[in-house]
Amino acid sequence: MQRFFSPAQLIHAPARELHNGSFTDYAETPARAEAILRAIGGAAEPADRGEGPILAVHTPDYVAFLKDAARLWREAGRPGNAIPYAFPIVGRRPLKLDRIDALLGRHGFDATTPITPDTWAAAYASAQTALAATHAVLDGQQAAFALCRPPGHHAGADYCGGYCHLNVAAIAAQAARDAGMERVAILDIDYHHGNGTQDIFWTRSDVFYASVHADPARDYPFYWGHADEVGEGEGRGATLNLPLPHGTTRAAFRATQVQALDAIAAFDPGLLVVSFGADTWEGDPISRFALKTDDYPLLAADICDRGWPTVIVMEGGYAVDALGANVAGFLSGFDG
Ligand code: Q9C
Ligand code: ZN
Repeated sequence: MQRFFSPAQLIHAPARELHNGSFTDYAETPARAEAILRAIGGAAEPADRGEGPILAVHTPDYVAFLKDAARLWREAGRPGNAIPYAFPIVGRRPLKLDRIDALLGRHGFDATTPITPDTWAAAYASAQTALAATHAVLDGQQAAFALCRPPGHHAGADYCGGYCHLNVAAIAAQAARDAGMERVAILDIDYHHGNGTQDIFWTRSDVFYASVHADPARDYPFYWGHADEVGEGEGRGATLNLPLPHGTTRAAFRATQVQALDAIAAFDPGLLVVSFGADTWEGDPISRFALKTDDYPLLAADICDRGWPTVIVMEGGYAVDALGANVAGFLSGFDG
């Protein structure tokens, strides 16, 4: 399987994140990508397809914010990485404010996603990696892997959060649509619900979004991913949320993924994007499922067996020492 990664993705390295009331080391480290890269034996550099495919998903205001935030933070005399602390709660007016703290709250939904002077360049490279894998599949490969990092599925059209800045799965799906693919499905099997991806395609019937994730009544991102969220308008029925309890092991996860795959089969996509997170692993430091390393090839084979041309984009997974084996194992399920 072709694999893509750009070294520029490594330069985003925030120092600390606000986690359960304390500042802790940032979990979404460059070492994650390095561990995966070692385990899969390297990857090809993506071509540069420019900002067009990013702006097909994200708003110009938001892209400008990602480029400017670290500079504005520094100009305001602030130490460290840019982090929001005040948010325009639902119902507040859409004011055009330019103070950095107002911008951070406007374009971010949590305080766990710091922006550094290198964030834009790394996120841009991560998006190019997703696009390279997408075009490999559009050009005839049965499957391709984008070693994306920073990840993407918590980022919406105009907001960041959950370590995500550009929604790489959405950018991949939209690029496939724009290349003429009529129906594209996204299967999200990261531990966390992909709220950004859901929001981006919420009212659309051409991109089906199915997610298997920790019940948001108990886990981040809390406000999205409940089973009664099914999309709206033309998108009604094109969103499927399958929350699972803490402690979930292979049998329940696999059966739930089959439910998602059956729904995707009814939608009959020409291309599948898999948002793959290895934070479903039993030893993940911030998650509470209990999948084993041996489970990943099996879960991947269930996806592979459906026969859809498939773009796999990397999302979460924070147990760095196990990450390489878990990701390589997942990819091996497509080789069977
Ligand atoms: N106290 C991804 O896996 N932090 N993002 C939760 C819980 C945010 C995870 C803090 C977790 C985001 C791509
Ligand atoms: Zn996750």
